[in-house]
Amino acid sequence: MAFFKSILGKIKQGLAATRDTLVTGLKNLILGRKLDEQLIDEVEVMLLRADVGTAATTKVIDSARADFRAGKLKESKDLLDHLKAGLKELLGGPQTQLAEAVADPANPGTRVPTVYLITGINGAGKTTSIAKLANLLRKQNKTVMLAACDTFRAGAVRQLEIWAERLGVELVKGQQGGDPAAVAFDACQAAVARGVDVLILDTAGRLQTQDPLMRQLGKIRSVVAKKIAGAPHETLLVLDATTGQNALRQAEEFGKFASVSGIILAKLDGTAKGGVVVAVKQASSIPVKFVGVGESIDDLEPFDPDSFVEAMFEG
Ligand SMILES: Nc1nc2c(ncn2[C@@H]2O[C@H](COP(=O)(O)OP(=O)(O)OP(=O)(O)O)[C@@H](O)[C@H]2O)c(=O)[nH]1
Ligand SMILES: [Mg+2]
Repeated sequence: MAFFKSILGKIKQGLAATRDTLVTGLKNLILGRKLDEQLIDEVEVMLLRADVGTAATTKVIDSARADFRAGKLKESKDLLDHLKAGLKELLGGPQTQLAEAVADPANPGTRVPTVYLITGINGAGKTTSIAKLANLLRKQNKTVMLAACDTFRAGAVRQLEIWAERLGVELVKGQQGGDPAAVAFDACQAAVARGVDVLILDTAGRLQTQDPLMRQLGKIRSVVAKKIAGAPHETLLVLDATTGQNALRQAEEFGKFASVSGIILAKLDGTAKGGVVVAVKQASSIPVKFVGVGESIDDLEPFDPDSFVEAMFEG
């Protein structure tokens, strides 16, 4: 229970900016007002402002209107309850499990490393999220190895190296400007040789519209798949929550071309538009698995939709 509370606390803290727009705003809006069509219209605008997105907003607001007209919603508090329930329904249940490698049936005794490939646009929060994820896995007593497949940006390798040193995990790196797929190859080999539980591959930031870079991602995937059966076991797309509707487009495009299996929504703490979680869920079938709620190593939370909606609405 205490654990759950602390998670709720963190998400609440991370959502402070969103809540200021949405809830304090909503509370102020509703305070002393009777429930009527005009109020529902104003609430609709607030949800759109928090980047919940048109599709999701229309769904919850249309049903609120219908219920109001049918006499099922009588006071403004009923409207709040209705919104919470509607948003929870849209978000569905938590999907925070990360896939793991299964042992080779021919060699049941040998360990197969689980491989996570991390992708996303420049500056989304990939490398920081990798450090946070590695930290989380370490806490579950897993051995972790990191691979610096961002050979493109100057300083990228060093950034990951600093995290690896701080976390006490191994790092595989190559030459600046070298082939990222070659680093991925070496890393897979090292992960198998050392018998690590999880290998996480950092990659350079890329736009979903940059064909050569998207192909490069494909090359990394196929090298990894050849080396370790079933790998990458997860391809996690890091989205920057502060980019609002752009994050949606990235989810759609990366989803199409990079076989994304889950989303890490970073920088939720830095935006008044936390509602984008709902929009992402509506626009793509890719589950949001984690949310980033700050810059420090412990600021990554498994995404629990119910806690999230409660945190959005709790003062
Ligand atoms: N407030 C906040 N800042 C974050 C979060 N995640 C990452 N950042 C910050 O965002 C900036 C970029 O993070 P990186 O992890 O370097 O992003 P990246 O996607 O690896 O960037 P490139 O490798 O240049 O493409 C850094 O200043 C991070 O501290 C988060 O959840 N909250
Ligand atoms: Mg990076």
